[in-house]
Amino acid sequence: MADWTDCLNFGISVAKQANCSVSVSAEKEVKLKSSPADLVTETDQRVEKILISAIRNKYPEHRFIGEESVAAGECLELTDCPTWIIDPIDGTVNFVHRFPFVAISIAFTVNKQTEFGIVYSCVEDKLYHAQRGRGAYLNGQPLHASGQEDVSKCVVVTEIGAERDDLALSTMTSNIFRLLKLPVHGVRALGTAAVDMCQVATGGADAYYHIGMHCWDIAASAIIVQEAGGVIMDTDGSEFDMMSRRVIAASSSSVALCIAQVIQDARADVSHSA
Ligand code: LIP
Repeated sequence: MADWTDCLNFGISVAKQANCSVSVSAEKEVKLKSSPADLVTETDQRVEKILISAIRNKYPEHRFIGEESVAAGECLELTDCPTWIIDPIDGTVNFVHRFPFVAISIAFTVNKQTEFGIVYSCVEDKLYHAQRGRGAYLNGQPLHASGQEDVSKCVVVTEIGAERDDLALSTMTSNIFRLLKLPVHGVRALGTAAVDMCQVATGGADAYYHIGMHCWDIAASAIIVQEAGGVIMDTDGSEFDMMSRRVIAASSSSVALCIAQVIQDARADVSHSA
């Protein structure tokens, strides 16, 4: 079995170097992407270029999926080749507003399987990482999900998302409504999928779900949750597919399945009935 530890260590070093370019307090020029709440700054684009050029220099045969490269027109395709999946700033709205949760997220896949994930929560200076079969760590200390099996005792993290059309908003709010009615202990949103999911890996939250994010938001944190003993699945209860734009991360299968039963993906309902 190939050992990708050298790539992991290189990924950690470039994430730390790129972190120096993420100045939350600096003035930013903000542009809109797919919606009035889907933002990009010059820093997102610059950090992605720094990361990709450093990694490509060392591993010229590897492929890349980067949020800003895809936004600029590159193909979004996960192949069997060694591939780095990069979100240069997860939590761009937070970054723009100086809300202190922004992360560099880097995952590495081979044969479409994630070998490692790195999430650097820049303002908090917290570096999460996990390698397949070798555990999950926060600043070098092992991470363990809570193991909670009773959904009514859970803190659940989710996101509002960037979509603002009526169907997306009513689906998102009714999913939160149904969860609160279960009841759960609380629902939280930090504004970055990567850091949200890492809370499940730390045991600080018991579950996370989201519909509509992309592979670069969650690929790294998904393996961090799994290696911390948590569970990852699709929001319909099926096997997780990082390209499906749906995810549940949870402390246990029972909590994940319970959330899968409660939440709805109205877009899937529309497309199934069409
Ligand atoms: C954002 C996420 C956020 C999610 C948005 C978006 P970006 O990523 O992490 O939590 O709700 O849909 O994907 O655009 O800041 O990298």
